[in-house]
Amino acid sequence: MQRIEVIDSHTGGEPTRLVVAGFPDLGTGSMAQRRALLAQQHDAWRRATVLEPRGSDVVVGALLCAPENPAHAAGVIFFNNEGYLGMCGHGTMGVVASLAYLGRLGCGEHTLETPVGPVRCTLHEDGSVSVRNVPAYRLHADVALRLPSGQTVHGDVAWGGNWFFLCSDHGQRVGRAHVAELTAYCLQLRQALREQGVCGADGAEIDHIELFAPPQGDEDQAADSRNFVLCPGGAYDRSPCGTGTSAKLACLAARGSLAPQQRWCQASVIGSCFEAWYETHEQPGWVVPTLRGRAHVCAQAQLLIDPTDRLGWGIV
Ligand code: PYC
Repeated sequence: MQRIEVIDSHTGGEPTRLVVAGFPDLGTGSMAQRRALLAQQHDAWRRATVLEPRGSDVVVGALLCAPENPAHAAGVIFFNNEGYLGMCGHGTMGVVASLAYLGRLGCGEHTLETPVGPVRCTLHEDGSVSVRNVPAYRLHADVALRLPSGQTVHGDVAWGGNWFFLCSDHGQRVGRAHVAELTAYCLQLRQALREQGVCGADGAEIDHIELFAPPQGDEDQAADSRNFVLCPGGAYDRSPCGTGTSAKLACLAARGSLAPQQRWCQASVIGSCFEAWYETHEQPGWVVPTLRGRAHVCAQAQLLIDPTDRLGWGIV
């Protein structure tokens, strides 16, 4: 029997499964090098952890690693049903809440190493976590995209730790009763980006789609906006998406619509919220976003992989 020790949490409804033991040793390189090694040589461990029958399309995995720099709290590699993520905002909040639950860190500031760079996190007295993300920027503004229906929509392409297409003139109803239609619509948008050659920097695929709508009544409380985010593996983000909210801040800053340190409250399609703001960055047009939200630990478990189980390494 193979055993994997995990702590499950959710951040505004979006799950994170932190792997604390049981994965193969990935050595002492950077998180980007260790992620490459995991993907190339040990991908079965990702599949066993997040795919059915133990996981589901919505679960984001986070492998806890010893940091390269001993002054940092930990290293982390994020993955999902499709593959590997650069950074994950809700996941970082989940990792901090899980490490606090294990007694491995306390209130105050901590640095986590990720494949796209170090992120500074603060665990606050009220249990919320703020994450000072990697720098974000808008690459293209108002890109026109034709859909098979004949509709033309416009959106910005921005980096927030992952690549996003951010669109507001979609005409969709952004509510939890419409997640099936929203998912189908975003899949069409993503396909149109591919077919029309719209990419991130260096030809990177834009694998996250973000639709925006005005906040909705009582449910969104003090929010400035509501979003729907399609993740690479086809699941939607139950949280407002930390990297997506970072990309949004970069676009707002580029338009002159949000000043440094000004608060932006982003609600998700299910009404959970992140508070966000940014600082300027030495690179003109780039911003350093911070996101604040709350994660709750909801399970501590040992995953078992029975060698006689035909589906033990995940349903692919
Ligand atoms: O919070 O950055 C995020 C995220 C990425 C994918 C799912 N959540």
